[in-house]
Amino acid sequence: MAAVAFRSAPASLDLAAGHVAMTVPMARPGEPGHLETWWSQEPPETGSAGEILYACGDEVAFCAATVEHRSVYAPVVERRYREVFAFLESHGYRRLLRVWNFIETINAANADGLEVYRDFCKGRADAFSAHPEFYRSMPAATGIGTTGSGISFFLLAVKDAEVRHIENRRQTPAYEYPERYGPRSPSFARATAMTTRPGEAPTLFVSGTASILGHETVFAGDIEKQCATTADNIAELIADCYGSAKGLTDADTVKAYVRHAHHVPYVRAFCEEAFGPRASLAVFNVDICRGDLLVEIEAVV
Ligand code: 3EB
Repeated sequence: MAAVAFRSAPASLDLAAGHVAMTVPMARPGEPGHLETWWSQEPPETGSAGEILYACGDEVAFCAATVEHRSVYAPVVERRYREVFAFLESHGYRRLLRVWNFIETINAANADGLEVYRDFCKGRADAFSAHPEFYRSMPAATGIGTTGSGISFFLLAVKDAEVRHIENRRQTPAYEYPERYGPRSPSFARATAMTTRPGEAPTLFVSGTASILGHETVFAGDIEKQCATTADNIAELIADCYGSAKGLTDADTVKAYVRHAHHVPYVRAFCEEAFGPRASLAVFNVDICRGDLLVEIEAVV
């Protein structure tokens, strides 16, 4: 369905042979990139709808959009998200599965003095409000900085697969964060478990997860403790889904986002140790949606 290149290049979005080809600026010049591919069981139908591109299999859809640099993002983010939601609804993809959002200068102020992440959250939340089916069923997501300009996002949605969104007992649901974190709360669940056939084991998509307990950042300035708390938060979600049958070392893929380049070696070593040799690991040196967060980690288990 899709090939997403996280690398040192401007954002781009194109239709290629049988898939959507996307570049997300997530590396500095000279840094190695990371290629992610998403596959449907059958060759997907690809196309565009308004400003968005899609690749649709019988069961699962991939949709993507990019927005060039703006001084204020909420209106255009709302429009793009609404286009995606309208497309999914009209094609029978009833449930969102997983969303990734890549946001330029995520901690900077926009033209109105609002932090770009909060500006983005407002547009996304306004789109969710306009689509009650999706509003009632917010999926796992990542909202993270990039090394380029503009905003890119892509998502997976499904028709009939069973989808269960999971919150973390250790954390306030993000969509219930108090107003001091922005005019509209972030629209995502802590994890989403998908089961394709009844009786089959689920796949767990863990959201970007950080050193947050309740709604407060904990261990500001301490990379080691932020990593440990983040891993504990992820372990809690795995336990909710799998009980004691699976743990951190059962992750298939892990992506870590690290604010400071000098913390990259520590975070890489931490993830190798915590998640073990089974997981494929990608580490990105980008900003994170709260100024006091040093690291954020996501996984598929
Ligand atoms: C947090 O827990 C950290 O806005 O889509 C993590 C995952 C975070 C997703 C998003 C933000 C998002 O609030 C930030």
